[in-house]
Amino acid sequence: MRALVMSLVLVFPLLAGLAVAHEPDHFSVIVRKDRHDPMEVNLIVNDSVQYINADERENMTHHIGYDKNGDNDFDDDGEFSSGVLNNSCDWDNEPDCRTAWVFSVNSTDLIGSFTLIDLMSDGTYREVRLNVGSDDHSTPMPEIGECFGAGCDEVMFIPESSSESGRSSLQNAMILASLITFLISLGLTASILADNRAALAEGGDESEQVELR
Ligand SMILES: [Ca+2]
Ligand SMILES: [Ca+2]
Repeated sequence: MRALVMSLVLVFPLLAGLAVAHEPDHFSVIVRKDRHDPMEVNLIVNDSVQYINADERENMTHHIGYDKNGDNDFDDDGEFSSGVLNNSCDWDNEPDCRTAWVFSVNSTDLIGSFTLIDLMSDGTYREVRLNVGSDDHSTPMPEIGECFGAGCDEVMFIPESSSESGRSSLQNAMILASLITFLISLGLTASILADNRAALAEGGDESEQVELR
C-alpha cells in the first residue's frame, strides 16, 4: 500500500506535465535564389513561421503559397499565400512593399501536410513543404500504476518500495531458513531418540540371554 502511494506521488506530477499547454514556437525560413533554408518546416497549431526573402538577384520577387486546386494562383477556397515578397523595400515610397511573410497556424483547419509553391518573378517555381500537426493534449494517459516513458523503471521502482520489497524478501528467506533448520533439528532429534531406543532394546535382550544361560 505504501509503495502504491509513493508511486502515485511521483506519477501525478508527470501526468500534470503532459497536460501543460504547448508554448508557441516561431520559426524562420530564409528564401534564397536556389533553395529555402530549410526546405521543410514542421509546425503544430499555434506556431508560426516567417519566410524572409534573401534572394539578392535584382528585382527578383517570390510569391509563396498553397495552390490547392493547382491553377497557378493562391486565390481559391482553402488557399493561402505570402503575397509578393521583395528582397528590399523603399518604404518611404512603397509603404505596402514587403520582404517577409509571417504565417501563423491559428486554426486546426490547417492541420495537414502542404506542398507550397514558391513562384518567382522570372517564371520559375520551387516546391517546399509545410507540415502542421495538432497541439494534442489528449495523449493517452497510462493507467494508474502503469509504467510509461523513458526511465519508467526508476519511477515505478523507487528506492522506498525497493527496500520495502527487498526487506520482505529477506524476511521470507529468513523465515524459510528457520523453518528448514527447525525441521532438520526435529529430524535429528527423532533420529537420535530412535537410535537410543534401539540401543536400549538391544541391551535388554543381551542381559536376558545372560540370565537364561
Ligand atoms: Ca489556386
Ligand atoms: Ca484560381
